[in-house]
Amino acid sequence: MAKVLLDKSKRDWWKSAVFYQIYPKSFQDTTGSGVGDLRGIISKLDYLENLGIDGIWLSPVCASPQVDNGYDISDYCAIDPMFGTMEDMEELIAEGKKRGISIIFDLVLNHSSDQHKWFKEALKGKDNPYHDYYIWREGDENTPPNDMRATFGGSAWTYVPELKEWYFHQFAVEQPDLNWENPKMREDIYKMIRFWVEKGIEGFRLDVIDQIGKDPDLQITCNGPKLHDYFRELSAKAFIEEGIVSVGEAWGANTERAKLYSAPDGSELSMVFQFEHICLDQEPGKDKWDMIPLSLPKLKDCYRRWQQELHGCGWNSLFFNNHDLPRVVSRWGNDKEYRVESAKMLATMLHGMEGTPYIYQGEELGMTNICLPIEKHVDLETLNVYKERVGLGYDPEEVMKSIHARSRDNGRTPMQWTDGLNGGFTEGTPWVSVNENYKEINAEAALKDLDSVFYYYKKLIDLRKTYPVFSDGSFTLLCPEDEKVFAYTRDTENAHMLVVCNFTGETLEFEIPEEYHGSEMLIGNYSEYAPELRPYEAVILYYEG
Ligand code: TEU
Repeated sequence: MAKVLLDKSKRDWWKSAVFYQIYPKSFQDTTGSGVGDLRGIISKLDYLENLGIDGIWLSPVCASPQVDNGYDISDYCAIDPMFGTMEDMEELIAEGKKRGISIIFDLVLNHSSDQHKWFKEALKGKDNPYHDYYIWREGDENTPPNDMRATFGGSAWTYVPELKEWYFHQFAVEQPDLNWENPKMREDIYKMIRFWVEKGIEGFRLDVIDQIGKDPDLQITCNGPKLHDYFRELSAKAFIEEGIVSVGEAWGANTERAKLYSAPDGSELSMVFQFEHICLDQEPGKDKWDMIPLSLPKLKDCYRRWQQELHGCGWNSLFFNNHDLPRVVSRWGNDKEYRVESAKMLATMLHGMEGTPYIYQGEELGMTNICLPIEKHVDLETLNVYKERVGLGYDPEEVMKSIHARSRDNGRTPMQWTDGLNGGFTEGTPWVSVNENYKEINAEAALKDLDSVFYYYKKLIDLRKTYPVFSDGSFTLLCPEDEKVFAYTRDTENAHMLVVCNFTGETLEFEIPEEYHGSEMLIGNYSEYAPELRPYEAVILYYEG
């Protein structure tokens, strides 16, 4: 099956595209450093072309002290030597283009590293022109301007005694927030983006972009009053070419806001990553470490809302996984007895919908979560929550349970390429533990097995590019109250598709609607037809007329 190439001169080419996220540190090491690099990615472009993807969302590779694995940038226009050189980046862009693979750059615009020259200048004094690139409040050493908390723990304010001022940071102390109120700062950001467009970058993922319009005095982080103005300016001044794809990470998005962000006139962004579905199995109002079981009817209703409300007036992005999230097969599937079946089932459910799917590295192999003792964890958020909760008197065993289920390290273990040393990821000492199941779960084995999760994803990608109903069809949810089956239809005037997914390890009755009797099966995770739904079975039926 040869890859279907999209016509990227079309403005909305990304509507039938499938993207693939690479977390470079954990993808492929070519130097023995234990950390993945750009040459490692270049060496796997054929693998990605074979999978059929149209673009790579590349997590940050810019110069960074790596306090938050590259989401703390000290120079937006330089490649971190750990990953390689600018020439490697140029080669990656060029080699990607040859294979119809665009590079989507990760832009961290809410904050920089405290090692960025702007921040170093800002520290020199209140009169320094860069001082106002960040957010400062005067005050005495013992009284922060307010009680806002940082995502990674502690106060969102850090005091600088030399200046007698506090600076604002929504994440780590080493990640000072940029001041979007400052037009000069914004112009510098646009200049930097143009630098990358001129290098051949074809799209951008915008880190926590709905937090740039913050107002710390009013304790507003997401969805500040000027947010849409900033998006429109960013789009008009930096994303000038029509085909540039932009996807904003927006934890605070609801469907109403997402319709504005992804308005079809292209005045803001192409689409956003929203997280409503991701937050359903946590206690409302609490954080992700406070887990509750997933309610399938709630999940279905959430997808129904997003599918129906954005249809024709906005655009969804479709994802389960990224470098901040646990592996979906461990979260909502069954990563033991039915690992392969449930990985394929979940993929069917997601890829059958309207929107642009994003596959996170290793998802196409059905990679799973990892169970590590706390000493082997490396993620700062995980280490902080352990310290914080144990300090507050939580039972350490309970804390570890939620860490095993939710830690960001789950998604960051190295790609499993082979059954050899370190899963073929590195010949050195990997920066983070390799999941021991690499002996069974690895790309080499998947490529030899026509029934593998890999070939299933490949087929789903191919279907999206072959049948317009995948990108255009309207969405109808079937059996909304059913706690075990997720079923929906997609319809255009002359094409109809039914997606049925069994979310359990049980065999279930399911009545196929009459109009689908005798229709074509586009894909399914069991080889032969059966009248009932087998454990984690998924199927897509299709007819025209
Ligand atoms: O993440 C935003 C964010 O708030 C969460 O994903 C956070 O990392 C955490 O998992 C919430 O529990 C983005 C990046 O994707 C993440 O890797 C960065 O650490 C963060 O921004 C700061 O740049």
